[in-house]
Amino acid sequence: MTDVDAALDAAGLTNQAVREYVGHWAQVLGPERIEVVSAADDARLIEESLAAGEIQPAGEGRYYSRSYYKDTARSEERTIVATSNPSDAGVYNNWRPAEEMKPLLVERMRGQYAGKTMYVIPYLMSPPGSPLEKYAAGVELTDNRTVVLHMIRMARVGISLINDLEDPDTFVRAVHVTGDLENLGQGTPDDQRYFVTVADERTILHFGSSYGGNALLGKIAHGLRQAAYDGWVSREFLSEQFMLIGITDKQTGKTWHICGGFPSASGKTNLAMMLAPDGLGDRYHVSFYGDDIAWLWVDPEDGRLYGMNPEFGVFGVAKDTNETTNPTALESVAEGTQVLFTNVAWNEQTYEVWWEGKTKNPPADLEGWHDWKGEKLSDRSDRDDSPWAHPNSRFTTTLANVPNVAADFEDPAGVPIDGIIFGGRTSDREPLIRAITDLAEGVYDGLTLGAEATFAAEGVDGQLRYDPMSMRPFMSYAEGDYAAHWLRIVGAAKEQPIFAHVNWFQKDPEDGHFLWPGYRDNLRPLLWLMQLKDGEVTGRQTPVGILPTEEELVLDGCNVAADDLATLLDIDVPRWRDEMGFREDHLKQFDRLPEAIWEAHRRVAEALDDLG
Ligand code: GTP
Ligand code: SPV
Ligand code: MN
Repeated sequence: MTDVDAALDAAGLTNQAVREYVGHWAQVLGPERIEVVSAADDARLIEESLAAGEIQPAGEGRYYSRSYYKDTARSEERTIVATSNPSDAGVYNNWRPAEEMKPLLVERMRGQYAGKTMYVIPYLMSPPGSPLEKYAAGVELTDNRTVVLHMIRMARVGISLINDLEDPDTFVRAVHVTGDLENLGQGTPDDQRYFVTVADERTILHFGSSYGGNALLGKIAHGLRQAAYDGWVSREFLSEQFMLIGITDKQTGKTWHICGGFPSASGKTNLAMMLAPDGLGDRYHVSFYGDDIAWLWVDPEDGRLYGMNPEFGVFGVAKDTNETTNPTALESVAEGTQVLFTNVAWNEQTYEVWWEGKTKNPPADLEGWHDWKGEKLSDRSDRDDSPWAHPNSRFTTTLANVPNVAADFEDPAGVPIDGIIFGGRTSDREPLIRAITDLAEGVYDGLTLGAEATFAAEGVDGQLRYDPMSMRPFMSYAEGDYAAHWLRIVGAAKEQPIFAHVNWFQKDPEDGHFLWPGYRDNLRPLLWLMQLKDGEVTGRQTPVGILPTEEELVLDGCNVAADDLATLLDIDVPRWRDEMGFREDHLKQFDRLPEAIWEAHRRVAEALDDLG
């Protein structure tokens, strides 16, 4: 066992509460060494990881890693929220009593750092100086150097952030243990993994993975689950799986800010990095604030709703990222960006990377290429047409590398919110956009978001399910209370944001093509939404919201067939009537659902019935 005090003294870590926490867990985990890291250590850690073969070079200032082949996505089944209060149990948060889970995790973790380094990562999930800074500090302990490299990109990491806390004891205790990945029974009845947030103790205990949200604890576990719980208990803020963008009209100088949630791997990063489509680029500019998490609160001074991205980087889906769909993403992972790729295909001779959809066809010359499992492509049998890159393969790069990042992206004041959108992968029923001006109807719409699940979680790809506000896997307290908290926070804003439901994924039932071109063209319905909010267009009222007319939608240079457009801008009333019954069953599951949400449901249902 190492001398904890000596290691912390040498690093200059003076926060006494943090020292006690590290000391306590050093006893449990039994590391051989302790190293406290800051972002300034990145270059050295990269060199060490390269030397150890944990990462590989992928061109100048670019790196590549592979995770264990059974450890490539979040596990929803093994993710648990534990507290001491049974009424925190919701339908989706896999609630368990804290007194049951904590000892279980401690036993599982005991001695697991033997022979290893314990990395101590002090981090902040907000720009310094944010009004929510007291909810943002954390210290992750990990035995995995690649996790450290990811955390340095995804969060602000440094010893001074934790030494200088206003309240030295207010930080999230986040313990990560990789575990013996080859013997954890992933996905079997004997699964050993546990990803637990003890929300009322602000403690995160994750055992059995080195991938993404399972292991980078600042991001999903703290930034979403813990923060959502903190925001509710304090009555101060919301934390949502939301992207956050600015749209500037260069002619008038006006900027709108829109945030919104789509389930995992359903287009948040792509929307946030969007360039205006060719026909509109002279007039409009989209700026990037965040692509995965937003914290929302009302400023007591001006009474407006504000939004802020607590993260420092992007953990983006690689699949289908190319010059047409997302040139901005490619620029953000260019040479010199210090990007880390995970589970894409990699060439050991040229150091190139490739994923499905990067180019139309994979590289023709197989020389040097390995798939995401590390197998040589030249050794593959002709019958094997499995993807070269894992569908949930990702790139990790800092916000500052994103070419359209907003000039004020680090402003701790956040930005005022004009619109809140919900969406997801829905092959039918959901039109391109429907705007909602009433708060309760907007919250109701979020709660009834139905979409196809994606490969970002193990074993649920393609399953149609309700995903309230796209928070289903990240929900930390009961859904009825969550709805009430939404009504409370947004309801307190003097100027109400406009809500909308969007869908870029409607398909032709015959040949399966996407009716809407998507990507850059998604700016068009959002512009319409802002014009609607400003009273410049009126749209067409339907029972499920206001839809744009064809004339109102700016479509110059947009490649969409006339009959597809007609489908995109209409609602299928019988389908919607069926949907209302499913929604009723869905909402009935939630205890303490506010009456305002039921009223909104009944209003929509009656309006559909009234159509005759
Ligand atoms: P998480 O990081 O998992 O939360 O995902 P995300 O919501 O940020 O999703 P992302 O933007 O990375 O997109 C996921 C996948 O959807 C990628 O393969 C994209 O290419 C694809 N996609 C994104 N936007 C569109 C769109 O407008 N149309 C179509 N057809 N596909 C899209
Ligand atoms: C998601 O799955 O929604 C992500 C990636 O953003 S992860 O960090 O793995 O949760
Ligand atoms: Mn996400």
